[in-house]
This record gives sequence, structure tokens and C-alpha cells, in this order.
Amino acid sequence: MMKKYLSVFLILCFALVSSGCTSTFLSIDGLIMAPKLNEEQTQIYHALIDSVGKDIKLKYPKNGEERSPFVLRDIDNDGQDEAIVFYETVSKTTENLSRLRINVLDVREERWDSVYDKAAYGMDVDQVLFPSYDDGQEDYVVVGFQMNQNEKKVCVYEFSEYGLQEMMQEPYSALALMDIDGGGEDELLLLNCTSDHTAKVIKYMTGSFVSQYETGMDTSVTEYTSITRSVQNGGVYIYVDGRRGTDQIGTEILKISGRGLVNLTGSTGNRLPILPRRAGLPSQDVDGDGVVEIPQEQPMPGYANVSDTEKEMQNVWVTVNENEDDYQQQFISYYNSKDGYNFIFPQKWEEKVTVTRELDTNEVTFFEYQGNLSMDDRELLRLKTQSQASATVDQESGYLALTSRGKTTYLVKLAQTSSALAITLEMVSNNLQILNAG
Ligand SMILES: [Ca+2]
Ligand SMILES: [Ca+2]
Ligand SMILES: [Ca+2]
Repeated sequence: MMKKYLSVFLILCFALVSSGCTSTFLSIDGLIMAPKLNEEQTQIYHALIDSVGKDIKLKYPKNGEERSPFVLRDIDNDGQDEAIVFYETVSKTTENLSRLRINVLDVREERWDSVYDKAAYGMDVDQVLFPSYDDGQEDYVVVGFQMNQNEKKVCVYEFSEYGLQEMMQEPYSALALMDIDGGGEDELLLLNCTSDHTAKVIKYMTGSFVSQYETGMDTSVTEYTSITRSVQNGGVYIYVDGRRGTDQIGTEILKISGRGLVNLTGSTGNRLPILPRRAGLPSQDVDGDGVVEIPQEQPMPGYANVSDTEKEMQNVWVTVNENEDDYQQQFISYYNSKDGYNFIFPQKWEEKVTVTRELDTNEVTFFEYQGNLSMDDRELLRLKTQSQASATVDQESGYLALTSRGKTTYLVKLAQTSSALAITLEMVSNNLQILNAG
């Protein structure tokens, strides 16, 4: 009975808090409760409603590094931040659709004041990026707008005494600001997978943004899931992961060469094949050396003929070779997305070590493979994860807590063995990568 009262009470509290916050003070799209604003944000917010009225809903960038509804940046090079705010007006009267607008606020005579307001595009802000260039121009703002369910549009604005001026606009599906030609300055990479499948490079050239290169992309892609820059073979390569169908991704590799922007991958000519794999295995720089690797799943030694549900897989990580005519293996790892870690095998383990896994205790045992899956006395290492509360118990049974992330502790137990495949705690520590949540 007590419990029932409590939950009703909690629901009531929650309803009061969420409606109270959203209707009387500040409504931020996508949040149930308004976050606590700090003093500066409160001042900016009040300056904004003083200028545009209080019937507004703030919009914040959904992706990218800038996620605050108040994006702070010195966009006029005077040493003091301006605030860029996106909002839509909430009309109480007519059927008027709310329109997304962009407002710039600045500190004038020691208080925040709205200095510029302009109609923006679409229904949402995808992301906000700030390029910086060698000529010292810091007054550009790149904004990606979500136009509707499928379409996005990027605008580059220049901020001056005349306000925000649009330098260019282009449709896109995914974008990145990165140095693609290796010259030191960022280019804007725009990928499309709606009507056309293209990659386009927009380059900044003293005061203007020029569409410099364009190349075709694989037409079966429905969504780009990651764009990663790789420095290798004396040049810059861009690895683009794209979704094909519901649960597959593949990686296309782009490069600027003497022939312009080139897609090294594809099914025509003598291009590299696009390596398919299940979604959730992004290409990434696994070992942090600047070179991006693409994972390829294969059964661990001894698991080729085991049923799919019991199959243990390893990831072979490959990258484009120096001649750009093949992939080359970089290393092999045990990629445990369920327990959130990736263990890169020392080279001497490759194709010689396999695992068994206890599903109920999250315990994985690595042992020397000698033609069958019975471990006997060939154990090398155990890895397991535990919630921190129960971690102390296990340390008494020979486990060491190697590291922890959030509520999870990663425990290690080295076998007492004279095997040539034995490894040290330091090697485990160096080769164990904790995966980001998700
Ligand atoms: Ca400024
Ligand atoms: Ca560049
Ligand atoms: Ca790497």
C-alpha cells in the first residue's frame, strides 16, 4: 500500500515540475524539465525575450559538439563572446507555423543585448560549427538545418556590422569540417544520399566558399553514420560509414589526389570493395595512432562450425594499404559490445588464442587454441565486468580491478603459466579499450 502511494506521489511531483518549468519559464525543445541556467545564460535569455517577446521556444543543436541553446563564440574578433541562439515563436492565435529564427546577442555596456535577428531555415538545428582560417578570419558560422524528415541544408554565415550574411547554402545528408587536402585549413565535406549520392568538398578561399571537388558515392547508402579522418601513407583519407538496408554498414574511403576528390571504393573499375558488416561496428582509429581501421568480423579459432548463437567472434581490423589497391590487416581484437570493451590481441596471440564465455557472470577466458575448444590448462587471461558494488568480492578470488567506467568495473585475472603466449598486466592495460556507452 505504502509503495502504491509513493509512486502516485512521485508521478504527481514529476507532472508538477515538468509542467511548471515548461509553461512559466523556459521551454527548451526535447527536454522534459528545463535545465538550471547559470547566471550568464539567464541574462542572455532575458535579453532575448526583451527583444523578441516571451512566447518562444529555444532550439538547441541536436548533433555536434555545440549542444547548448546558447552557443557562445567570439564571432567578431573583439575578444569577447557573442551568443548565438535559435528559437521559434509560439503563436497562440492563428494556425501560423512557428518559424525557426536565429538571434545574435552581444554584451553592450556591460549587459547582454540582442543585436541581430534573422529568419533561419527548416524545423530544427542539426549542428553548429566554427571554422577558423589562416588569414585570421574567425567570423564564420556554419549551421546545418533540418528542413524536414529527410532533408538538411547547411548555411555558412559571416558575422559583420551588417549582421549575419549568408555566404552559401547547400543540401546535405551528413557533413564534417576537417582538413581533407592536408593543407592545414579545414574544408567542409558534404555527403548526400537523398536524390543523388555524392561527396562534395567546399573550400574557403580568401573571403568566399568555393565548391571545389565532387565525386560519386555508393548508391545503396540510406544514411551516413560516421565520418572519420585518417592520416596514413603520407596523406589524408576520409573513412565514411554508411548504412545499407536495416542492419548493415559499409565503409567508403575518400581522398584528394591529383585527380581531385576520389572515391577509392566501389563496385566498378578496379576500386577497393566496400567491406560490409553488421551495424554497430564503426570504422575508427582503434589504437590511437591516427590511422583509421575498419573492423571485419570472423569466427575465433575453433568457432567456424559452431551454431550462430554460440559463435564467438573476433574483429580483424584493416586499413587501406600504401598502394591503395588492397586492405591490410593491422591487428585482431576481441570486441565485446555487450560488456563494453575491446581487447586488442598482442601480435603473438593472433590466430593462436580463442575464448570461452560465461554469459551469466560476464566472464571471458582467453586460452591457447590447440585444435579444439577444451581449455585444459592452457588458460592465459580472464576478463570480466561487474557492477562496482560487487567488485570487492571478486578481488579476493584473484581478480584485479583494472579500471572502471560509470558503474562498471573491469576485472582482470592473469593465469599462472609459463606459456610463450603469457602476457603481463601492463600489456592487458595497454590493449584493453573501454567502449563508449551505446
Ligand atoms: Ca565578440
Ligand atoms: Ca585543408
Ligand atoms: Ca589506428
